[in-house]
This record gives sequence, structure tokens and C-alpha cells, in this order.
Amino acid sequence: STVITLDRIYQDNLSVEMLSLFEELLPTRESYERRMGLVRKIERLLNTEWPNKDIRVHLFGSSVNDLGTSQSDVDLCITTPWNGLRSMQHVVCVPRAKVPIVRLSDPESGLACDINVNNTLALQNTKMIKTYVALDPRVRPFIMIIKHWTKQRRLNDAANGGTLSTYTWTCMVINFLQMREPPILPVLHQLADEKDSNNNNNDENNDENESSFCMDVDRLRGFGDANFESLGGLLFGFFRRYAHEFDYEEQVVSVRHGQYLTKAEKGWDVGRNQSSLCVEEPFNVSRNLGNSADQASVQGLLVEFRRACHLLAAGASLDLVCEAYVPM
Ligand code: 3AT
Ligand code: MG
Repeated sequence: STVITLDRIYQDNLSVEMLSLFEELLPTRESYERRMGLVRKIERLLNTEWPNKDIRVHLFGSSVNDLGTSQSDVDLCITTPWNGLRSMQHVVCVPRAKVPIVRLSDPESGLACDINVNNTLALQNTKMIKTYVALDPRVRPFIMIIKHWTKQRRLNDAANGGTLSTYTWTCMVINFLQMREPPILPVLHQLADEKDSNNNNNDENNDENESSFCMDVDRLRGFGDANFESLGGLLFGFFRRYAHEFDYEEQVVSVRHGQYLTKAEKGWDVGRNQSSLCVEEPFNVSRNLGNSADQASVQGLLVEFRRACHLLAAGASLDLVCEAYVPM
């Protein structure tokens, strides 16, 4: 009953609108320089304060995964073999953050910055996202537009808003593209080979091999070429999936498997996960990235998916779909 065929001409118009919004969202050269300036400044500060500790500052998240805008925050990971700095973890904790972070705002660049120490999982999952983004030319504009929609509609605040983080949204989109027929994205964790298991060079005692994924972009480029769907068609498909098709009670989104798992098989059919949207963290599979949204938030998400779906089916403009949400 909810299968609606979008008019082809409308889909093409929508695709054009998406590409033009995508160009507006792309970060400027100047914002890139500002970002790098901040990274160098922090590296300098730390190494002046604590010389000879081999303190390195790594960018991760949207500053390096090709999904950032000029407005994105700067996500930094400090690595050092020195124990002294690890105690920094106990200085400032952002409430409800998933890992201890220090949050600062740099007056000189106007940039917001989140800093963690030795959280190399985030470096690794950033690399995974970047690899997926590189595999098909539709992925980058598509995810950037979904991100834009989530920010405009206030669906992108896991810590305070009870909704979902960018990373969670990104995993939902990747899984959606893995499950198209024919698929637009492969399953990188299933393609892992020996030479890729060098990912996480800082932990020695983890289940390393379970975490490896294929990073060979050259081998996989063109994987999605047999799929001819347009950006507009995909956008509609994404909203329709989460408005009408996905079974929130039973199913789990899994990028690691490129399909849905069931809550029952993961033991997520009890407790908090039972009523949450379930999105498996691809590296740390016992973690549900969707658990920042409780049952009421999931209902709110559903309203938004249905709104977007309804507007697109009625031929609305992308601007209207992404109109800023104003609370009553
Ligand atoms: P924005 O442009 O900042 O919205 P982003 O991709 O930088 O997008 P975040 O700043 O929310 O997203 O997060 C930065 C990175 O931190 C993304 C991912 O590598 C890691 N990360 C975020 N949330 C989680 C999580 N729940 N589990 C594991 N890694 C996470
Ligand atoms: Mg960020």
C-alpha cells in the first residue's frame, strides 16, 4: 500500500537539486586551512607543555572522511605512549559522551573541537567510512544531504537531544546502500584480507583480526556500477525504508554484515535495546549505536521519515523537505 512510484522527471529534478545543495555544503578551502591551523596549534601547545613525550594529534570524523562541511566540529585524537596524558581523561568529561573527551572552542578560529586520548577505534571507523565514501560517486552527496536533513530537522544530537549521532546516521545510510539490488556498496568487513589487518596499530591485545576490513579502494571502485538508481530515487527509497519498511521491533541494521540481523539473535530483544532503534557498531558489535534514542525519540524519528516521504511523494522541493524544524 505504501509502494509509490515517483515520477521519473521529478526524480531527476530532485537529483539536480541534491547535487546543487551538495556543492553548497562542500567545505571551503579556507575552512580546511583553518582546521589544519588548529590541529598544528594544539600539537604545538601539547609538545611545548610536555616535551619529548611523542604526543601526536590525529584528525578523525568528518574533517577527514570527506563528509564534513565548513561548520563541522574538529575531532581530534591524541596518541602518546606516555601515561601522564592519559590522566587527562579524568579532567573534563562531557556528560553522556560515549568516550571521555575534552571539548573546547578555539576563539582564534571559531572552531569547536572534541579531543580524546588514545581512542583508536574512532580512527579506525573513520577510515572505514572514508573507504565506503570513495567507492561510488553517489555516496558522498547522498550522505551529506542526509546529514544536512538530520541537522535541519534536529535529529542529530545523540548526547543532549536523544536522537542519533552523525556516525549512526552514516551507518544507516551505508547499510541502505549495501542492501540495494543490485548493491551500491560492498561489505568491507567480509572482504578483509591479511594485508588489511594492520588497521589498529595501538592495541595489541584486542581481537584484531575480527576488526579488519578491506581498504583497497582501487580493487572495489565501480562495485556499484550495475545499479543505475539516481540520487533522487535513493533519497526517496531511504525515507520510505525507515518510514514504512524497516521493522523497528525485530530488526538490527548491520554494516558489518551488509544486511539486517535480528534483535533476538543479538540478545537485544530485552532491556533498553528492545524499544530502541538498533544499529550495530561495525567494530564493537556488542554496542548499539541507536541506543541514544529512546522509544519516544524513535516515534519522533518515524514522524520525520513519514513527513519526508510524504513531501517527496507530493513533488515537494528539497528545500521544503530540509526546512529548519521550529519547535512550537
Ligand atoms: P559531524 O560533521 O561532526 O556532524 P562526524 O562524522 O565528525 O560528523 P561526530 O563528530 O559525531 O561525527 O563523531 C566523530 C567521529 O567519532 C565519527 C566516528 O569516527 C566516531 N564516533 C562517533 N560516535 C561514535 C560511536 N558511538 N561509536 C564509535 N565511534 C563513534
Ligand atoms: Mg565531527
